[in-house]
Amino acid sequence: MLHISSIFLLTLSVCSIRAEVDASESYVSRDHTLARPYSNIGKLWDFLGHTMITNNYVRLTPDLQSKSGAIWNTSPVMTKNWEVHVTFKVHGKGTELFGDGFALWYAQERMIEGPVFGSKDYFSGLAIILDTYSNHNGPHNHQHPFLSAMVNNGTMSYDHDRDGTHTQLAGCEVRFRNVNFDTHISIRYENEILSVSTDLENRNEWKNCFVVQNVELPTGYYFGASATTGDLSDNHDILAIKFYDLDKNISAEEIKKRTSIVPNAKTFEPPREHVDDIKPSMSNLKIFFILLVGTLASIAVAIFGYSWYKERNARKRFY
Ligand SMILES: [Ca+2]
Repeated sequence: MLHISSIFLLTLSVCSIRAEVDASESYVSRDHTLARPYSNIGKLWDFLGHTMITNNYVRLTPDLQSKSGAIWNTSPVMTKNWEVHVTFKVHGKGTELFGDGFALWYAQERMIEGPVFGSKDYFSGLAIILDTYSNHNGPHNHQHPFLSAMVNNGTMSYDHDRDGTHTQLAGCEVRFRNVNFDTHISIRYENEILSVSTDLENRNEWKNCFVVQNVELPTGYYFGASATTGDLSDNHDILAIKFYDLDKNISAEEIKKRTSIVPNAKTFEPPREHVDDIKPSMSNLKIFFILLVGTLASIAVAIFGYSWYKERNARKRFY
């Protein structure tokens, strides 16, 4: 009996985890929040590309080839410490092949289309990437979909061919496609610690994906979300974005001073060696012809040798 009650207590305490910040609604900042029926789109949020807005979801891309879309907050984040919860849904007809995924942004520049999941490459800021398609041909360290973080000062390119593994801070495997409940991600940035958690199993509790220390992000950047499809596709839907202001006793002066920080992270994941995919040096057809020529040459040498030997022996008999 004691055992059951302790399990119950444990379950209660675990279940309360995801609601922890939600309980303190006073910390929610309306300026950076997106909620049904999305009446603040056009005021606090802009959209571009193929983004479609309904009363129930913001669809960044439909489940069709070669689409991309984005939404961007119009209000810069003047908060040092924050937590943002994004409710999303990725779904489509594909069972084996689907893509490409979506990205959540805290970036200096907004509303610029580009190759990184529908947004600008060489960005300045933070990208949280939910990559559903494995572009990498060789062996990966992980399965897809994969969630990763990249901090950029505007000088680095996101390498799609390697699924960004050379520039990622950290990452974890995730499964969120084609489920019949809402899926959530939490990005917490507090005291220069970046923590990302997910709730992808309808359990109302956060599961840690990674925690990275010594991440410097400025104030004054913008939140956004973007997605893209190529040969493969999916519906990439954003259902809600909720922003929590975690600042305590931080002066307006400090908030202003932090606008000049250049985004940086002290520790990156040790990059895998950047080698090109190994191309087969010889095609099978080539190998076949070489073997064929070799065999024919050997047969010819054998026939020639045999007839020479026969001829010499024949001559011997005459003399
Ligand atoms: Ca990819």
